[in-house]
Amino acid sequence: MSRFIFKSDVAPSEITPEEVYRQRRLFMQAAGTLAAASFVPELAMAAAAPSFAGAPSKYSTTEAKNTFEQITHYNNYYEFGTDKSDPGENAGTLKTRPWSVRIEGECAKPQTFDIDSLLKLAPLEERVYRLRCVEAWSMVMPWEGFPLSELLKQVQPNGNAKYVEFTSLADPKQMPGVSERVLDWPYTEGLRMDEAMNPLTLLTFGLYGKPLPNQNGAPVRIIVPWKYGFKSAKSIVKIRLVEKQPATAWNKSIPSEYGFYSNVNPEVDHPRWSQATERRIGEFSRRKTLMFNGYGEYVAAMYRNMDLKKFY
Ligand SMILES: Nc1nc2c(c(=O)[nH]1)N[C@H]1C(S)=C(S)[C@@H](COP(=O)(O)O)O[C@H]1N2
Ligand SMILES: [Mo]
Repeated sequence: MSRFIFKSDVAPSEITPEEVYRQRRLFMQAAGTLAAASFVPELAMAAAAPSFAGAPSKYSTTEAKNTFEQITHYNNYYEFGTDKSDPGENAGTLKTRPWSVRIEGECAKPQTFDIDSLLKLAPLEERVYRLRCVEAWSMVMPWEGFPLSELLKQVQPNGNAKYVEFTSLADPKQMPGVSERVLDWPYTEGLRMDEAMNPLTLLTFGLYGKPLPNQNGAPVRIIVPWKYGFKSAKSIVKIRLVEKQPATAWNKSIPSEYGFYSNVNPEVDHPRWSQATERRIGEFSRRKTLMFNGYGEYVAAMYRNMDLKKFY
């Protein structure tokens, strides 16, 4: 069964990037008649952006989603610049094919996956997740992916595999920000093995039923929805199973502010600001931040005996 089904239950105004809109308008002008205008845009859209939509998942929130426009124009992706608008403007230079992901380290079957075969490893699900940035804003986004555990099982982790390290692409030719010393490139992140195997941890290929936009981490990223956004590394090229807790880009850069765990926690303030509340992008008043970003029922047990003030 093909996973590349066409999806029509999302309003085109929500999912259609500007470029496709422009094409549609040109088509309609060219077609000229009212009758043509009513069906040609669908064809134009289908050709430009085949759908990727996965089956809805029980882990999805029913909260209102942020728009495609918001999700693709307010980003953190320092490889393309540090302003929120930079990735949307600069990430067009990222080449996402060919692309491969190397999985190695403490496992029986290290492998290199071509992105298109990786995508077919397990059925895609749609996960509408809250993402809470450490900068105290949040969004609700509909991702397409499958649990990272599906991939890790393939390589057969051995008894020494205690942590997982993720490495993002760092190519100065494609990524203008990598020439700036804002972080120690490449961007790396990490999870404890049980966190990586948690069903919420999503290996993510799509957004709003289409391939990930470059600025959101194309062609593959992780999403870890109970942790601050920086744990969700973009444009991954390597995954390593390791015995020791791996160094991570933000922890190396400012260890007193960014810990390894970085679970969303309204009771542990960032040294420079409170984490008790957040602003949902598109809203004016602030809302209370939830422990584990509201995912406690799935993740709290992993931290039962840990002091989360110490292991921030
Ligand atoms: N490689 C890489 N991954 C990254 C970042 C980055 O700068 N580089 N920023 C992180 C931060 S701070 C956040 S909040 C999320 C933002 O994801 P989004 O732009 O898709 O909302 O990506 C995370 N992943
Ligand atoms: Mo973030």
